[in-house]
Amino acid sequence: MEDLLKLKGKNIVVMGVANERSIAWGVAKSLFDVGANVIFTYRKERSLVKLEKALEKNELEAKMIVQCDVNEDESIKNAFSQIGETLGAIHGVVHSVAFAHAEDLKNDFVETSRSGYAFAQDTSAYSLVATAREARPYMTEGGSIITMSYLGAERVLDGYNVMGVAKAALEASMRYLANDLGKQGIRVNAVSAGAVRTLSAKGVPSFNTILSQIEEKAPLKRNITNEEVAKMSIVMLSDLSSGVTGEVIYVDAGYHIMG
Ligand code: 1JT
Repeated sequence: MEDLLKLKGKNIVVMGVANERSIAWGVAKSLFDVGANVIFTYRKERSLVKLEKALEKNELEAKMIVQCDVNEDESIKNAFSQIGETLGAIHGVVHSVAFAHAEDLKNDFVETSRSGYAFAQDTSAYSLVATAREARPYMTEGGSIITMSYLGAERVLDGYNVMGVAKAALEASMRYLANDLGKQGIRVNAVSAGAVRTLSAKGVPSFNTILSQIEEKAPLKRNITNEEVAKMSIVMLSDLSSGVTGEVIYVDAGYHIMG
């Protein structure tokens, strides 16, 4: 299986670990399992501390850990040049970053402020574009970029609001990037994860209701796990998906097919 994946010894950058519940952490653990070199970026000092604790607890060693604020072009540029110059080549990137102001997920969407809208777009959608641009010069052997999306990108889900619009932009950006980077042998895809209890989900008062609705309605009659998102992410990062780019792959127990 490891031979089929071709991820052993490959340099994969993982962005967006806030703690052990993060989708990005699940993906990172699976990357370690298949023998990849894992490079982490973090924004806040608090996330770095949590990341280092998680690595120690799981007896894992990061290839590199680099500070990166996705709201700043210079920060992204510096992070990727540091990684690229140190390791030579980058083979994959996991973009698992999103943020919006709490009030924009509480009030009606129509109340979204100009600045709240711009902030969600900047952090959650444009960050993929800037990341792809800075990673590209070092992805000299081709590779795979994945990002995390959610069903709210294409359906109206009460409360998802400004994040839904940002995820729509993220998915469209992913397709345009797939077209640009394809000639360099770089694939770009999105994994649309079903609802997972992470730090991001914490501020969502209706999250329990969302989870029980999925149990009722999804073809598999259950919610999905972080490990299931991680497994599909490995597929999308690996040679197993060599013919797939510009695609949104659902890991949601089939929920999105239902009317
Ligand atoms: C963010 C947050 C991005 C929560 C997110 C997210 N992507 C998925 N979730 C969980 C979620 C949230 C809502 C929801 C369904 C799932 C919070 C911080 C900003 C980034 O409603 C249907 C609101």
